[in-house]
Amino acid sequence: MTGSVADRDAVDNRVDTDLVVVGAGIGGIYTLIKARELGLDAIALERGGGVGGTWYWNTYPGARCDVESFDYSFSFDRELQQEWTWSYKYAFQPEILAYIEHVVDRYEVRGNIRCDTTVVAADWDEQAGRWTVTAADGARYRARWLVLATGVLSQVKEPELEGLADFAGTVLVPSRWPETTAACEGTRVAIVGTGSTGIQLVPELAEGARHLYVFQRTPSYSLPAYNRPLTEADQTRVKGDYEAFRARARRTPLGAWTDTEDRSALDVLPEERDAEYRRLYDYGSPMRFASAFNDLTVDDAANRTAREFVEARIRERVRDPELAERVIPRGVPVATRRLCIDDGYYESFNRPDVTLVDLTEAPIERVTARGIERAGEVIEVDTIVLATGFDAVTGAIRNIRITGTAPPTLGERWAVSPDSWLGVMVHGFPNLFTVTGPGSPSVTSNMFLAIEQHVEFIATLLDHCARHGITRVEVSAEAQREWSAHTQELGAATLFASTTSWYRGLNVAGKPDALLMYVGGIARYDDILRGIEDDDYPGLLKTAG
Ligand code: NA7
Repeated sequence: MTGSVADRDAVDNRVDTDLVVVGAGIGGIYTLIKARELGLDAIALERGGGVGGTWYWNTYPGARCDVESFDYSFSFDRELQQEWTWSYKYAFQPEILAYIEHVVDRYEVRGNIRCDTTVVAADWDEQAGRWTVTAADGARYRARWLVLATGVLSQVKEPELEGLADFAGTVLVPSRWPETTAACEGTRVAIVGTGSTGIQLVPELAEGARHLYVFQRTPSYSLPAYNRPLTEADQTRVKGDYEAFRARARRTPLGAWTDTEDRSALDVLPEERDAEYRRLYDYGSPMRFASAFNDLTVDDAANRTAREFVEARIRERVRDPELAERVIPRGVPVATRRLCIDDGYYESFNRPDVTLVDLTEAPIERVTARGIERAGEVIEVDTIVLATGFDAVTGAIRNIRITGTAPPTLGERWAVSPDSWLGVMVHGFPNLFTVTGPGSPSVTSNMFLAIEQHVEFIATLLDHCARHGITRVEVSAEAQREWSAHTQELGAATLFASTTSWYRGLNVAGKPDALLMYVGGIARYDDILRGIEDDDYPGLLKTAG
């Protein structure tokens, strides 16, 4: 890559380049690194004031990853993984952001990133065979290839709380957290939402708040993280043969290192099964626990054995038996919604200054100037924290007006059905790639590896195009139809399909009910990608220029 974005901008308000990538999170940064390897000139456009994506935005107290650090990191460079030292089993947000900054500097891609740039539109010009990408400031970027690395949990969901604008206190959103948390110290705080974010925040808020009210609509299952500093012995164990560690992770369904056997929960004696659950629970890892047996997300009877184990642990952690029953999910298989990990979440309810507000008894009616009203009564608070989630997977892309070979826009199509080929390409949108789009493993796996898989697949395809003089690639309608049908059929045979969750788009009003992930697992998905590459991309319509 030559010249910085600023150099090229000096000419006029239009930049011509080979590849534009939207987003400078993990996917955008890796795309820039791969583009350089391919000799492509590339620019990343980033809405945030800095790089890092999720880890730039989510600075709320206690924000950390629920995939272990040794897994949640780049695997493409042996030297990088040897030279970086993770300090915690589950890294906190500042350390992950520092790692991403390190990668940006190490591979010298900072000059190719334009921050504070919100992409609002992308239009395909069939004659020129190029995309025109328009930013909110009016700047335009023309490129043959367009990669959308916009993140799967980057579009904050509308909280859908009537009267929020009337609230006289402070409203905080975890992914837009202010630099200081002083706003919560010594005040009465309400947190709405008990997903992964709420579960991380509750113990942190409970420490500082005068009183904390936890508004729970749907409880989540959570395991203790047993987060701890990594020791010299941990470093040696993994780094001693990091390649084998990574290779093993790639052959698992979740894309993270596990040491479980490929067997059914129903094929072992109850004592043996419980001993296995105990071993994995005591280790502290949702991925390892969910991998205890191979049928936990496909067979309800198998799943019941796991959830009964977790429920017994929750009852041990919450002192008040009646309260314990309220924070235990009802009729929901474990691990088909996000299986969370926590650092003292359930124990927070043992504190006199923490109150659970069970919304299944009476929902929130409205927010008033003084607090939150439900059951005809206002719970007065000074701060409301909205841990109410995201418009996942398709939300950030639907926010950009993307026009391909013909209307409708990509957003309009996905408003009906989030169809895609492999989660990487969409029919009618030539030369456009999505990183961890709908129909790929994404959040049902180690996101870091899922991103690497996609960027590497896209880079290999771009290399194939360069070697064969191909200037235009588009997935056929048939290949896309087959993949979407396969993804939904696979999902329908699992417990994901019968669980109400954002995995199915059900947390956002009007979003179609469709499983947004390929749940066949990372290893199987990897085999599919390799097969497609080896067969020279059947399903793709290629045009030489
Ligand atoms: P989640 O997992 O979508 O959790 C959002 C929570 O907010 C969930 O408990 C929702 O209950 C609740 N919610 C949403 N809207 C409302 C309203 N209007 N009233 C009451 N409660 C509401 O988002 P997170 O940010 O916690 O986690 C997202 C992912 O980030 C996580 O899985 C990790 O991968 C990282 P509901 O379930 O809709 O009844």
